[in-house]
Amino acid sequence: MEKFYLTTPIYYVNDVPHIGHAYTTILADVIKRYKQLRGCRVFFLTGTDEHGQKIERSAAKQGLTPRQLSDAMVEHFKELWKTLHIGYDAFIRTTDEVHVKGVQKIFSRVMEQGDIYLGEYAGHYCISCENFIPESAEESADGRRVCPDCGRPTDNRVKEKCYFFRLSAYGDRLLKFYEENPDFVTPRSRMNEVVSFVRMGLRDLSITRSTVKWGVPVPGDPGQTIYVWFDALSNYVTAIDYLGEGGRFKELWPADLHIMAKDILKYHAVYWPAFLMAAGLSLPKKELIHGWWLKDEKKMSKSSGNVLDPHILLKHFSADAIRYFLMREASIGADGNFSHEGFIGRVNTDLTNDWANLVSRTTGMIDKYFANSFQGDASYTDREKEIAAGYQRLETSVLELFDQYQFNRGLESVFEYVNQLNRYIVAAQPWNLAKDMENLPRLAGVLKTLCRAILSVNALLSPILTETSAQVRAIFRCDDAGLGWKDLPEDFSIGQGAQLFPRVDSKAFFAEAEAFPQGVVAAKPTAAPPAISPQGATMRETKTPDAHNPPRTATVPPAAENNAASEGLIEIGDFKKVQMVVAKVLAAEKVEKADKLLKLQIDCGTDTRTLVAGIALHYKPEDLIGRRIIIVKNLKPAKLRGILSQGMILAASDADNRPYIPILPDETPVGAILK
Ligand code: ME8
Repeated sequence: MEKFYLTTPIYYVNDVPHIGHAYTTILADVIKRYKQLRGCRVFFLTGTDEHGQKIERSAAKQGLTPRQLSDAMVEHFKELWKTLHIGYDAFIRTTDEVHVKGVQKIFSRVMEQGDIYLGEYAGHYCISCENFIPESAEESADGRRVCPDCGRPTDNRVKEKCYFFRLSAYGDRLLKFYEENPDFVTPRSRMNEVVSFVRMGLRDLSITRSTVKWGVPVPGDPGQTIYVWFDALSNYVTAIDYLGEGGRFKELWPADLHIMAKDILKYHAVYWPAFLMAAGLSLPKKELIHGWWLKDEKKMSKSSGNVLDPHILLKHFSADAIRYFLMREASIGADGNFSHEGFIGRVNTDLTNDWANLVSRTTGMIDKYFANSFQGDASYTDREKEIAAGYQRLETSVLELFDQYQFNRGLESVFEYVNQLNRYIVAAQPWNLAKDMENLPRLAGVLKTLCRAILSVNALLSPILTETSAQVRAIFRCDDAGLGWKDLPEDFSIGQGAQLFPRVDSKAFFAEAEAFPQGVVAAKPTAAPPAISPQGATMRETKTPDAHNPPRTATVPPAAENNAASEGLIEIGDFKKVQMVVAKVLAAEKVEKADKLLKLQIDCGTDTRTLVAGIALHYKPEDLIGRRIIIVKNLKPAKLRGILSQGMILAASDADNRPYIPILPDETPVGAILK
């Protein structure tokens, strides 16, 4: 059995994952399942990139240690991957000991080999990209250096002693490698970019930092930490036991496919091969570079604050619907613009109208006319032969497209065939055939052909529609998940049909999407942070967050009055304005010189933030750490004792204003919305 080792980038933990991360990871998972369908033994690696200045700063801003931030974010990544049915085989964290030691081993090898030397770096540094910017880089209008990767100007001038990697010595070897392996980077346009970049000449690369503490210490010089990209790229080998150079490493390396977006091409197609050459390791076989998901024509990114939270989609749609949309709409080379209208349109048309409807019409008729069981004769015409032959042609062309990772084009063809099947039903008019007993064999021929065709198409869709394809197999009682025309025997029975992709109410979906502006979720705590208030209090909104004057209660009148008059009643839309979510307390401490106040560091699903609550007289910090609480997420931020509080904890309160914080089950997902 051929092995296939594939990887995603390891994602930064400065924030929660968004649709862009979900896309790359779903693409990898679809490739894994597709390769398995073709008979490969697949190993799929993903993980998180936790070191460096970006994470250090992000954690400090939120009052957390980098470790605390990483631990919280890793949970979000793993939870999302589980929900989206991502079947990774290993999850590497750059803080894992096996990784840290593995990175040190590679570093020492390259050093022994003579390609690392001590020097001094003077220039600029883009923290967002963790990228060194040479003095020769472009200047912005105000005279600052512009990061060639993200285009942002930087103020961050660096002058420090550090170790350099002799990248300049690798230009010719890299060019020779690209020439011998012209498909190393796909699509070809990206390969051309890499070749031009290297042809322009390579400078030696600073690969350690003396001013960054949160990183892997340089062996023998612990005052220096290893540059975060040298550290991160090494994950592809450390995760498979490069340290022990054991069986798994020997079996899996080199990787068959690294997947990523174009933003990190240079690191993977230039630096990584050079590091590997220097360490005496073989090079990955292929790198697949996809475009960006845009929102409002701008790259969706945490720093732009225009990211889409997959959880909002997941509230209304199944994981399969999201997987399908992303694979159907994105073509590998191009950027894709995400719109809710486009999403709901594609899902309702292809999955609900065309696919689910085909299955439910077919099963409905088998139930109605044959009580779910075929026995006896069936008669076939050339039309049925053509349906089978058409499938064979479809499979050949779809496999060719999937082999080139052109899932959008493959799916387009699959759905053309699905529509042919829907037209076949209309042309065959089974409801008219059923009127005459003499036509029963013909009716059976049509419906059995539909069963065979549906099951055959279902296998082609199975890498994408993981859950639904299993459901379809269960409905038709078919154990065969493999490819090929499903030549079911003449006598067979089927189980109960199910509604595969129920139509989603677009009004409810859009209402929710709009209730979470900022592109559904603003993942950056700095991006217009939702508001705050202290308190130990009633389930209410408070206007003036003042710990010493606990807020007045109840904007909602008692139930009896409520019934009597419409005054005080609110519309559902009013209620929806209040964003209440489940958060987890990461850290808690008393606020100095304020007996009643606790400062909480919380994870609310989309970000971590600080919240000040007037509950210190009744709750100890240690009682709250790790607990799930309910917060109002979109109150205006307010300063309390100099601390910016970004949200309000909800609690019931008695006549003496004693707070009672509701207890939620531990398994309640962080970020879950109360509605
Ligand atoms: O770069 N559209 O991590 P990262 C499509 N830690 N894909 C997107 C995207 C978008 N708008 N935004 C992000 C890092 N991605 C490093 C990687 S690997 C050794 C170290 C996806 O969290 C895409 O795969 O910034 C992109 O390359 C990756 O997330 C960047 O993730």
